[in-house]
Amino acid sequence: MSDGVRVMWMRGGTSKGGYFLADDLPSDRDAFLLSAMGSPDPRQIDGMGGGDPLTSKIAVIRRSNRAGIDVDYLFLQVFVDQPVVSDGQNCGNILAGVGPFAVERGLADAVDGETEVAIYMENTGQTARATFPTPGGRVSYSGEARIDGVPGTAAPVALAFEDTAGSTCGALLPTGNRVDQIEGVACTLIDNGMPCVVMRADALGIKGDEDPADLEANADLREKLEAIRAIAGPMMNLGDISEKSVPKMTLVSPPRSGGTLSTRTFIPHRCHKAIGVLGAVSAGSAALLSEGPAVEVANLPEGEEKHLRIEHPTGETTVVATLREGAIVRTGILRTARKLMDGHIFG
Ligand code: NQM
Repeated sequence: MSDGVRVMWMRGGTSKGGYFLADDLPSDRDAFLLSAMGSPDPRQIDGMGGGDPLTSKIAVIRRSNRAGIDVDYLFLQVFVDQPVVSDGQNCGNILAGVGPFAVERGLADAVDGETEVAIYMENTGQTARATFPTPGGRVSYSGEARIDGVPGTAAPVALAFEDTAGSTCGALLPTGNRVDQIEGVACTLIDNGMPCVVMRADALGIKGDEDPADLEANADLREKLEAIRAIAGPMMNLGDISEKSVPKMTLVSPPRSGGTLSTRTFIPHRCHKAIGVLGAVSAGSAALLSEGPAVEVANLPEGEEKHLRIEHPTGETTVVATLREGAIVRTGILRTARKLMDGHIFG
């Protein structure tokens, strides 16, 4: 691999990682990615990863053969401290960079003004549409959109999802229940794009607005969450989850800043500094059920198009959920992305 492999490094939403064309990756893909990212090592000092699951991410993109779809996107989580590369979850933050990358690499045509790229998400077999500014037919990364968890402003990338229910678990509520009791804690086991176990923060003995570092330092909490996760995984049709990054563990509490509800999410062992895109969609969806831990703490807006303001450690993420006869038919979220470097990486 002395010549290196072509890659673009991008920030997608509140995550960061390497974006590859599928055909550029070597046949020993996982060994190459572990080496390139510097895993396993808590600091990933010998690679490009940033010592955090949110900066140890990979997008693999190819031109799509599917009708009406521009590109296929496979997300890979390179574990920081285990020799594991997993396709067992999707990532809606890294997704924000996929449309711009597709245009930059000539996989999708840009028009003057704004371009929509249809993206098939291979991890979950579902489609997202990304719309972003392309003045003069070129991607523009600068603009006035602001997302919490990222300093400054950038060009908006609007993401729309229509079929995310049951993405990995087969059904929005894989157990058929709105509430399941696990280890004495009332849980909503839900998957609207990301498998999540939603619990009241106070049921786990915390307030729900603590700093992520303090929550990560709480060994009793982490132990209890992992015990619940081990039981929830098979109930959610995920099998043995000991080497999986799903389900995510979402602790909800009443909003503190005028939003819909407040969250702290373990993904699943580190506490997210913000919240995942599809994690936010799933947490918001739990609040739209007729009962459950999220419903109990949420302050829901009126109307069929609901702006669900999901508070998290560094601000809030707004999920726009469109309902028809009580069911969610569409969700949308605003992200930004930035091209950081384009070059070759050595595994
Ligand atoms: O939920 C973190 C992130 C994610 C995933 C995680 C994501 C999503 O913030 O769609 O974006 O939960 O592992 O990038």
